Amino acid sequence: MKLLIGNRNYSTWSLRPWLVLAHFDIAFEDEVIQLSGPGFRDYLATRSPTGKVPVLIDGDLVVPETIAIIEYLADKFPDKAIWPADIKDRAMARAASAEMHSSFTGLRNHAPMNLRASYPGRVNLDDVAKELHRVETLLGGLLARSGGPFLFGAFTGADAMFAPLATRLRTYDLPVSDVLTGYVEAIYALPAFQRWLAEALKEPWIIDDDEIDVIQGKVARGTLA
Ligand SMILES: N[C@@H](CCC(=O)N[C@@H](CS)C(=O)NCC(=O)O)C(=O)O
Repeated sequence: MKLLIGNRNYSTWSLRPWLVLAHFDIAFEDEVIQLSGPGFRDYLATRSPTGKVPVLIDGDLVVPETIAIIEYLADKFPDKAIWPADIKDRAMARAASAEMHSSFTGLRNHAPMNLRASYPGRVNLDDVAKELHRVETLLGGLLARSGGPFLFGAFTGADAMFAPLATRLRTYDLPVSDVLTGYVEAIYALPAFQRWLAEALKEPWIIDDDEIDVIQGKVARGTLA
């Protein structure tokens, strides 16, 4: 199996299924497709039916869309506990994952994943306060219910879905409860996440659209080095 991914420093959607594959010790290779530079979208369109990453390739099967990839892996490897064993937990894990997939656009736009960076205090909290409150309620509720360290006790696909959000909380030092701070630490302590992070920190590429200085108009496009 092969997973096509974007830049590790910035590509939130790529991180999610990669974490599932790596954490659950599923044999796979990955290939980074740089999400910047002249003509990158044309090239991406030749490799991905949606023109986006991630894409899982398993023989003649090509699966785009993060949620579909995670569901396929859960189907293909039923012994791996990618979703929680209990049917109610599974429903809640899928609901949280679907919410992550469809929501939190404020956090996405105003606090983009940027693993190499540290920008405490740079996000205008008015832009993200409502979503942070929802994150607190959703994740805090699941962690209280499970006892942690992950949303359903052990790491599942739901944690993979929220891992990029955990990095945003850290990168921008967003104000959250101790419970959520502990959750961020649990994500960072995960060996699979550490592997991704180590590779991300080696990447030289910059994507202006994901840099807060560019987003906030403090630096002109194309001038970051
Ligand atoms: N709905 C897709 C979203 C995938 C997505 O937006 N991927 C970004 C990278 S994180 C991408 O490929 N962007 C390409 C572009 O900007 O043209 C999924 O769940 O996988």
